[in-house]
Amino acid sequence: MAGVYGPPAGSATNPPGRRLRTPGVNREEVKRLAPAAAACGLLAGAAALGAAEAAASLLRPQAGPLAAVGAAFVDLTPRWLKEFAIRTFGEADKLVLLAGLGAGVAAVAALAGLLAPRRPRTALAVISGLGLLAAVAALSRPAAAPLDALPSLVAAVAGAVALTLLRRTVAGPGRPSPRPPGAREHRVPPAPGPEQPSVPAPSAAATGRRAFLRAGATTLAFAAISGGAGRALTAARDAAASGARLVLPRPARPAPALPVGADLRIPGLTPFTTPSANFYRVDTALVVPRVPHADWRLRVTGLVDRPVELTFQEVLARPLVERDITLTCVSNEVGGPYAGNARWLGADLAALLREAGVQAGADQILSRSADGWTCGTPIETVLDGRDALLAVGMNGGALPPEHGFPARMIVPGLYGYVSATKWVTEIKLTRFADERSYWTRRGWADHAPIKTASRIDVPKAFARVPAGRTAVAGVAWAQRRGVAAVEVRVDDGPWRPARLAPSAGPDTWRQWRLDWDATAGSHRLEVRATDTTGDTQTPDRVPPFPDGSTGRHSLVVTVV
Ligand SMILES: Nc1nc2c(c(=O)[nH]1)N[C@H]1C(S)=C(S)[C@@H](COP(=O)(O)O)O[C@H]1N2
Ligand SMILES: [Mo]
Repeated sequence: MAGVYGPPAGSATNPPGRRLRTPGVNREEVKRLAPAAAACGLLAGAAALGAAEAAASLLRPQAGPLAAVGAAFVDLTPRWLKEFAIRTFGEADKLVLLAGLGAGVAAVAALAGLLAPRRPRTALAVISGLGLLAAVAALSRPAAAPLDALPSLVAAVAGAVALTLLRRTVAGPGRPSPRPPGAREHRVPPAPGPEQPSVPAPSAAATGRRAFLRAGATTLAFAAISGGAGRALTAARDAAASGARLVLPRPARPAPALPVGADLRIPGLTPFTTPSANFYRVDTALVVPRVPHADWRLRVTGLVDRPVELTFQEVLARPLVERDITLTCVSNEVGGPYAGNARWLGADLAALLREAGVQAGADQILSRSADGWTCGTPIETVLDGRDALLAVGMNGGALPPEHGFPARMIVPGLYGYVSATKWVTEIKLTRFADERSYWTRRGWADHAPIKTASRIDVPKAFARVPAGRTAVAGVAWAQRRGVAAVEVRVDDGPWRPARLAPSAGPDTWRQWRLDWDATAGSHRLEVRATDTTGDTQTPDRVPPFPDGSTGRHSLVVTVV
């Protein structure tokens, strides 16, 4: 039978009668068929991913092969590469990783396609091997269930089946028996036999091409429909599981009213309260964990007198506390964007721990998320009277899925990786000496109070500023201690005090402003903050690892 580009022709490299690994396919032909063969591989890969997407949508989206391999990759990534990714791609790092994985799968699938004409078994092993690898990755996730292997196994089978069917339309099912010698030398169809219709038969080349196109289109449609249906189902489930329509109880202890002028409302200046949609997001989750609040449970375990298990309703039934708290990521570079201030609503975490009965010797709260991430928080930071929360609300609504719905921890004064577990499902009292957490296992500090920082938001770096009086403005934070002063200097001149917006408490950032008489030319602006203990930010630049960056933010502008 014919291949996509016509019937195979005999050649000097493959004289009739000489056996190749797969009879009926020779080298030159393999070369000629390469584009079609690679396309078969790509289509088979698409079919595999589509089928897997559908299967994962019925189980858990995190169990999909790309998500599982990506998540395993994130956990295995060495620190330098992770830091490079965050520096280079910022919050797009997850997208970049998924795109890279997709490209990798496409390359391997194309390779399988290319192998298929001559080494069909190897080709099948390659394409289903990808699926098996993903199944292992899915099973190795910290929160894995045995069924999580299923989407990847479905992918392996779908990929193999699709490749087998497609391959036949390219190389022709001329196996297992070789054609009679000479048969493939026919460049024109053989004369119609008695059983052939009397109308002129289409050329074998055209028939083959049509068979290939039909099989290709069918595979593509299968991939698109299964993938699309999977996506749609996942989206529908996500919407149903989100708290978008939840109405939370009013706080028993509302946040104090914001002082008038806490927000200086200068164009370009970060607003005092960061809208949830603009709040920075940092986590290891490639696929946002979706935890329906009706199914959610929080267990308080470990070194406690009375283990506790709470439902979402039981959390809502507790007296809720509302507080404005600025959250900061340890990975934030000097002048960086990973800080945000929100109005959080939640249960008093210290009261919850006291109810469970903290046993002597416990010094760490090891919290765990639905996706198996862990976080170690010093117990004394939660029990010392600060507003540590088991938060269920953010800025007047339920937590957005990206920020930890249905519940997360918020502990003022500590970087997020040691305090702010999203999608939290377990709080275990333990000892730092006995158990480590996700990031401390990777060398980051056990104890990580937030360092004093300040940032210039206005003007932007390299901006062209009109000469004359202009506002220099930004934010500064020193959670727990509070910001006492911010100073700015121009071109290493004298430090000049900025005007601070009124304080909303020690746990929130403060906006500041300085009016500057800008003169033509290039100028460097530099900022430093002093906390209420009298400590001023050091000029010594250190990178985020292992317990947060230091140094002063500065930028250059051109005054025209
Ligand atoms: N489950 C889970 N919670 C997590 C993380 C994570 O990777 N997984 N990252 C932490 C880090 S490093 C920070 S800075 C904060 C960020 O919270 P946000 O994304 O709501 O801003 O979440 C913390 N909570
Ligand atoms: Mo972080």
